[in-house]
Amino acid sequence: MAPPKVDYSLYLVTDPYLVPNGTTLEEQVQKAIDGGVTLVQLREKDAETCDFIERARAIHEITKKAGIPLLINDRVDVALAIDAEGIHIGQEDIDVATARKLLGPDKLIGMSVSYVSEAAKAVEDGVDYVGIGAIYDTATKTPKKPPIGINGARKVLSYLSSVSRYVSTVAIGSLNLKTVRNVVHLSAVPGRRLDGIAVVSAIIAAKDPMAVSKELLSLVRDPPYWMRVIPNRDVSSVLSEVPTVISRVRSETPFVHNIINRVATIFAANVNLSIGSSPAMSENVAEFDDFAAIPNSALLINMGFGTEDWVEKYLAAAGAYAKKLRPVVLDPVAAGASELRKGAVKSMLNRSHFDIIKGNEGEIFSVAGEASQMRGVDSTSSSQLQKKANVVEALAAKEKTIVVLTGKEDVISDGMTTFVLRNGHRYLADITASGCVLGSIIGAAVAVSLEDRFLAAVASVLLYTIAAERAAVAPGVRGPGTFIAALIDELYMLSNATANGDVSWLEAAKVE
Ligand code: 3NM
Ligand code: MG
Repeated sequence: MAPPKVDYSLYLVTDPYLVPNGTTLEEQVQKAIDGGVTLVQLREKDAETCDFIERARAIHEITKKAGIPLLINDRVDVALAIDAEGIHIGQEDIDVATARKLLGPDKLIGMSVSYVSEAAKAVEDGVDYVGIGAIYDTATKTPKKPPIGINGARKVLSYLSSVSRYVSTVAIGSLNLKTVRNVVHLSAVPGRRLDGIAVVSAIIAAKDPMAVSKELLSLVRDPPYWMRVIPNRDVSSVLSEVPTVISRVRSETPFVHNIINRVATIFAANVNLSIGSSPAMSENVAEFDDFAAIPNSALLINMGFGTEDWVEKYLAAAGAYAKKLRPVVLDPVAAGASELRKGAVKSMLNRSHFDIIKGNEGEIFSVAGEASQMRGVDSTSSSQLQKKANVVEALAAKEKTIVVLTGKEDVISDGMTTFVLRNGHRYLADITASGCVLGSIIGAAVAVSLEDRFLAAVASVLLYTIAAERAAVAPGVRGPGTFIAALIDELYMLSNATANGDVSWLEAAKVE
């Protein structure tokens, strides 16, 4: 069924206490509407009834002139008194049936929900829209329930996509210039996305509500680059583009900011240098913005060390790069190994977007919330490979990312196309940080191939695993130690050969 005509894109909810000094709520609402707000809810938690009605009349004059609906929070009597376009009610307010009886069939009724069970009840009761939240902790309202995160919104949207009546949705709870893009676009499920966002403080407390509203509206409406997935890909056309990516790394010298564990640092920096990229290792929040502003920058977050402040630090770094629309690679090292790590990864995915997520089977399965059968099961069996491909593809689609699962076979997916790559050498399993440094290569590749992140991942894995095959049989290589040096040499030579037009090494690629 087609969505109803109300435009929920940018839903302003008022709060009289957040209006800056020197202005009025009415003025703020007017400026917000001038900036593109599509719907207003008057929310007065402490006003006397006569003051509430008076204010509602004043605000209604403004919204009527703009041709947008005004909803009243909680109070059916106030809504009736001024003939507002509808009401918004919480879980503990008047029941929907009574409200509907009082308001009649044409008024809008919206309800706050946090879970699928509450959404199901609201749908059954006949609401027009649900406000899904709180997505994040907010200072504007004392929360009665823990924040539900992007994943919480996704669960409600999945449920609603299965319901025959179209019930509109907005998300609420700390939606602002920093959070809106991820909440709106990451929460989308097949066939269903948020119709809009509901905002209190980001607009009502703003010095320039018009500018903020304008920007919020474009964040809601314009999908970021990472929402685009290239359809109908085949192995040979992707392979034919691999040399371009590798050459561009050499010619454009992308800046790769590695936040990486101490075991991997020197190896990662050398690997970045060997393929022509420029590594930096920094964990100082004070320089994240400067680094993110470097053209051709990329960030690798390798969660190797579970220090106390890690998640906040990683999110600050990811936020700095996202603001500049620069790519972020996540390596969820040992993601399932402890409760600390499981919680950290969950929290990262609920609050940020990652362009590529790379890990081994245990790590990727843990990120995807799947039980891994890594131990005791032949991971090369075809059913196991199919299972891996399914998990990788579903995770990529859900998180709007490229997933790289490394192992004897590497599995790469953008959520639509999935490749299995079979190059590599067992020495990679005999040295430390071999997985970590692949993250650094992926960072360099995606920095020059933002428009095709799947290709960047395929190029990185092929370069690395074919270099490993060659290094293992290079003159003088007697075991893992000499292999490390030879691997850096081979990366250097293959990268240079590619830049000089010699791509014969790619004939060794085993991709399907
Ligand atoms: N309702 P801000 S959260 C009014 O979870 C309201 O139902 C919520 O304010 C809910 O945009 C909230 O300033 C306050 O974070 C949102
Ligand atoms: Mg209420």
